[in-house]
Amino acid sequence: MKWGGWAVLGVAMVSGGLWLVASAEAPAGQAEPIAAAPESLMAAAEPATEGAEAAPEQALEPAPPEAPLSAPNPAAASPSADGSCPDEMVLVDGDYCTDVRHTCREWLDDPKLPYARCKVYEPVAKCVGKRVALKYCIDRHEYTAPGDELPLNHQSFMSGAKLCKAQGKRLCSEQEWNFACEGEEMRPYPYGWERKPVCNQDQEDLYTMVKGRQQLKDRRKPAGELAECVSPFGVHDLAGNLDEPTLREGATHNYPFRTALKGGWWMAARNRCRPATTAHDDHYEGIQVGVRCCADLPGEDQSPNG
Ligand SMILES: [Ca+2]
Repeated sequence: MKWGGWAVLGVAMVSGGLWLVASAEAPAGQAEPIAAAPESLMAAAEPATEGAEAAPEQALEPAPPEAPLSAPNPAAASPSADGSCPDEMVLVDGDYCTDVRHTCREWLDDPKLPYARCKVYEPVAKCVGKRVALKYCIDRHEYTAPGDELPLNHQSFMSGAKLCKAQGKRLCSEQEWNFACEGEEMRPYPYGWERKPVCNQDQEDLYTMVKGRQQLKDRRKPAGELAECVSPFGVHDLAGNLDEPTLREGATHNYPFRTALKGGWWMAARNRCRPATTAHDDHYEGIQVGVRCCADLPGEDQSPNG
């Protein structure tokens, strides 16, 4: 079944809600093919949207209650008047490429699968889009509430935006998240060109049975525990650990939803900088969804989300 360039790959039940999993057909020249995946993984995995558009149709889930805020201090978190980022954030400054092509040299999985993992990429990325100057602050780590050991989960685009705003920040745009992950050299993985077990990813013991129903185990790791899971800009855990809601800008095809979940989580998925999950609505929350915020520098207002 197809809508335009879309092929529907499956239907899954997630958190009691029905949603369609769709995947774009790989455009000509795209290095990474996509196809069907086991439904047990598709229920929680990343619908393949790399270099493509969002799901054209999806069923809505009821909006869950938003997570409580944890005594934020906007004055302490906002970028300084002198143009520097707060201590818990890093500065990202450079030229971002809007569209990138990578070539996989060696696959870990059957490359026909939609979430096939590439072991080794050719160490050269091709910018086939435009270069755009970006300068902003981004949280060094996924958000951890004061006093907690593990980063906050069960978040959504809506609750994440509220949490960031209460800190004087905002959700990152998708392109800001991409750039913080890949750097100007456009790495496929934040840590380089070869997939390595340096991030909280590729875990196989995913489920437990609760009252006869299969539920995801909580496999989060504390912020900073995996010191090598770091991007060229010094941002940690962009790949894996928790999926992170961002704003997909200019995406009329995604109307009325704006969310793009980035980086994947502890499950074996692509866990790279460019792929995004766009099949959920803005209220979707899950055990695997966390929050990371961005902030403008004075005079550098680049993102329309608030
Ligand atoms: Ca993450």
